[in-house]
Amino acid sequence: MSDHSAVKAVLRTQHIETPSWAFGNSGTRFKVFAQEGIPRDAYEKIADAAVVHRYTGVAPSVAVHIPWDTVDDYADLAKHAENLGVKIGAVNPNVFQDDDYRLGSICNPDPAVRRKALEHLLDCVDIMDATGSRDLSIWLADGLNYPGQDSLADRQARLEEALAAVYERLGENQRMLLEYKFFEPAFYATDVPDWGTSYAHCVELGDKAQVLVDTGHHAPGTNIEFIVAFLLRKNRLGGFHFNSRFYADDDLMVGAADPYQLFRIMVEIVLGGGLDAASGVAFMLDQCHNIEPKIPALIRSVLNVQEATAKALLVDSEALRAAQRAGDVLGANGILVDAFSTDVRPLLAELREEMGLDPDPIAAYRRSGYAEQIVAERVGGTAAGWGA
Ligand code: RM4
Ligand code: MN
Ligand code: MN
Repeated sequence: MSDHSAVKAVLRTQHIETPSWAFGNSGTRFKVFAQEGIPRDAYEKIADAAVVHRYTGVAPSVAVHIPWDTVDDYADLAKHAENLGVKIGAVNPNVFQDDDYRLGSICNPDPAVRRKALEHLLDCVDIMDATGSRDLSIWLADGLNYPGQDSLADRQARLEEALAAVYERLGENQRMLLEYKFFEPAFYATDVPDWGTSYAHCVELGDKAQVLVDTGHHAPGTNIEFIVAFLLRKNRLGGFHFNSRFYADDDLMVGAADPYQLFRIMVEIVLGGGLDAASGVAFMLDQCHNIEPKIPALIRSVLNVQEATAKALLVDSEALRAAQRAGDVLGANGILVDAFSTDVRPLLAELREEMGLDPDPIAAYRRSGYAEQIVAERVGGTAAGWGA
């Protein structure tokens, strides 16, 4: 696409969802460094998410994680979000932080634990009903640390059974996104370790089951854009959890480690029609800002996704296809590299001005005084976080 106004028109429609948990304190298993001004509850996390949207204009929803974001009245939480100009996005069940889940959740050898985990997944669908959320984002920590610890095959059967029960419970416009991760916390075998396993379960379940690609959940060197192209072609790409990794599931800011990889992913999205509303691809962030201030880090992350998308939209797809057909290896590659090398910052600044936003969202946030305001206001109570 070489017409800049067409590129800008598409960029206006791309929505990037922030994760509520990224606004809370987080860390590694070694240390959680507490920050000041951290939200104490889901209401305050949503207020921070609304600020990210206010300055970027393209982050109008926030995912919740249950029980981290438990409230008495979910319809009220949804109303609070709406009053601030955002919506509640995906609901993420948490079936990994209870003592009962030592040997897994819905794959656990104990039927009582499996039932408890399933109940939680079903409760999360109730929350979706109350908040109007479309997506149930399932990530399971289930797996084994030692060979022989449990039957790999039986665990697949248990997984299948529980997922089918959740699928049954979904409303007409609700979806289940099944996330995979190759290791951690389990070190020997994970029950949903890769996109193929997720894909096979989704195909068996039905159209409302879709694969969720968390960019940090792959072995080094994995060609993620291939996975994206494959799933998109099969209408099974439910969405992304964007973040960056250098080594394992680092949860760093998307685009920080390898902007060229992010661009290549977005190229497949653009070429495969993944930006069309009908494709249903959800662009979500799943990050932890352990040492940097959270709100500007999330603004930066949203901008990084937007920048990669803008570059992908600039790929001259007609010339690319012609070069591919002609077997012009260097020509085809040059078209991608040209688009990646384009400085899209002026175009994005222009877009923001057209949207009534400050062309420099991070500077505008800094000037706003919000960071100082929350430090002054959020005194007392318990800061949100997983307190490892
Ligand atoms: C997992 C996975 C999930 C996220 C948790 C906190 O590694 O990425 O999506 O909910 O972390
Ligand atoms: Mn994730
Ligand atoms: Mn992760």
